[in-house]
Amino acid sequence: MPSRREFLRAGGILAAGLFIASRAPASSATQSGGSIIEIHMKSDLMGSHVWFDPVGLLIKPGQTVRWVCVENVHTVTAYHPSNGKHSLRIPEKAVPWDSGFIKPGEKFEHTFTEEGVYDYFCLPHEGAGMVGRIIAAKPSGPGALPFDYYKGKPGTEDWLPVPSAAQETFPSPERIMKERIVRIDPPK
Ligand SMILES: [Cu+2]
Repeated sequence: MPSRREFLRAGGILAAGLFIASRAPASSATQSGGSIIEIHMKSDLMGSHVWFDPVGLLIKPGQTVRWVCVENVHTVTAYHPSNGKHSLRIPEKAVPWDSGFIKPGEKFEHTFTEEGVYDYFCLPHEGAGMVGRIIAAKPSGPGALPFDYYKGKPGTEDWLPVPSAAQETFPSPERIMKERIVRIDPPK
């Protein structure tokens, strides 16, 4: 196993959690252009608590985020009507993504090119509140609007509402802009 330092040098990988652990300014995780930031997909043994770690992240346009499945089976799926009629909560010009199922040890990457808020969910665990929010540079776009912003607009009648547990999980755009990395406390 290479040391973490060698790993960083080789791949330019930033593990967001380590920046929190070391209490280094979170901005250092967002100031390195093309580097990859990791989000871990976690679960307790029973699968009753499931979450993205970190749940909120501020990045720069052009950055790539890598999700790594640690426990349980998850997806990383953008809030977009093309993903099972979920409501649009990524920038209008952004390309929606859906990772499909990711097992422990597997990874998925996505590069964020447009500025704005990107909300995403885990398909099997959305109702349990397993969602995450990434902001590329600015807290703009549909993801910055209230969860029911589209109500009454033609063509959105069949969009699925964001479940209440998911709504409660999203850190506010203001908090992500301020803290840059937002984490959920693991279950006690
Ligand atoms: Cu999940």
